[in-house]
Amino acid sequence: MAINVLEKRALKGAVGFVLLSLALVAFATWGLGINVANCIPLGTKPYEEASVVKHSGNFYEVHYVTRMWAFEPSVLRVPTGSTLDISAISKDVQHGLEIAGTNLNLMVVPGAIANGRVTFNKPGVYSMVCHEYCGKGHQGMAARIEVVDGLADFAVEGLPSSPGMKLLDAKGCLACHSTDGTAGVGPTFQNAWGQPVHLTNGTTRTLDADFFSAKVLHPNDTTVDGFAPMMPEIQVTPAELKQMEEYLKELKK
Ligand code: HEC
Ligand SMILES: [Cu+2]
Repeated sequence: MAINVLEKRALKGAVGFVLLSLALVAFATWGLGINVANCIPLGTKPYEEASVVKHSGNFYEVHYVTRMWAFEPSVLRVPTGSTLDISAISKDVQHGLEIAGTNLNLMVVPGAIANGRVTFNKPGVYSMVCHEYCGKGHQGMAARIEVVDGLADFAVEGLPSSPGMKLLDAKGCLACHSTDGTAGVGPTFQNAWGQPVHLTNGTTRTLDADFFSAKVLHPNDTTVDGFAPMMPEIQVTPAELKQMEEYLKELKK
């Protein structure tokens, strides 16, 4: 029995439609480069701090922390061809994490880990922006990923600070002492370690472990020339002093 011309047409149309749908799915999967990272097993403890871990080849695991109004890390530099498995958590409210020029667009909800994967095949500067209104500093909430040809190793800026820096912050030292060279109530800590310190009594000391602990434990015994004697006595343990020292040494450039 011959198939009616109209039936033939309908069949062709149906088959064509199915093929078109399959092609679209294939295009969405490979063509657009949408790549869904693996799920995080239930019970995984969310991380507390941002970090970047390099796995084999050009594969990186990047843990972003979002908070009002910053991304940590703020700058990540990787070689061209790198694949980044990106996770993000929020320390406060809901944020967004979008990397311009890629398909990565995450909603970062407090208490959960958002995930995505991107491969950067073209060198350039990719800006990361928050696309969820998150308060008055929202406009300025941005970071970037720099993809560079022939880069030997990755580099990162704006990661959470060392234990020493946290201590200086927690003890209030950074209210009077800067770490970037800017003038404050007290001398800056940048490039200070190992340098001579001129005192008002006419003597000169070197900022070493001895003078550091003496100054912190008995701030009023000596006064740095050119500054007001207004450093308060702050309780710190010998172990804490040691951690602070380690950090001050890092600030030497
Ligand atoms: C209220 C402000 C204030 C705070 C808080 C403060 N300092 Fe100071 N600090 C000063 C001032 C002012 C001087 C310089 C005058 C002097 O010697 O007293 C100074 C001097 C110093 C020096 C002398 C050497 C130098 O050139 O850097 C050290 C070391 C120091 N502070 C470490 C600390 C540490 C560590 C803390 C936290 C535990 C701290 N300060 C907290 C104000 C402060
Ligand atoms: Cu935000």
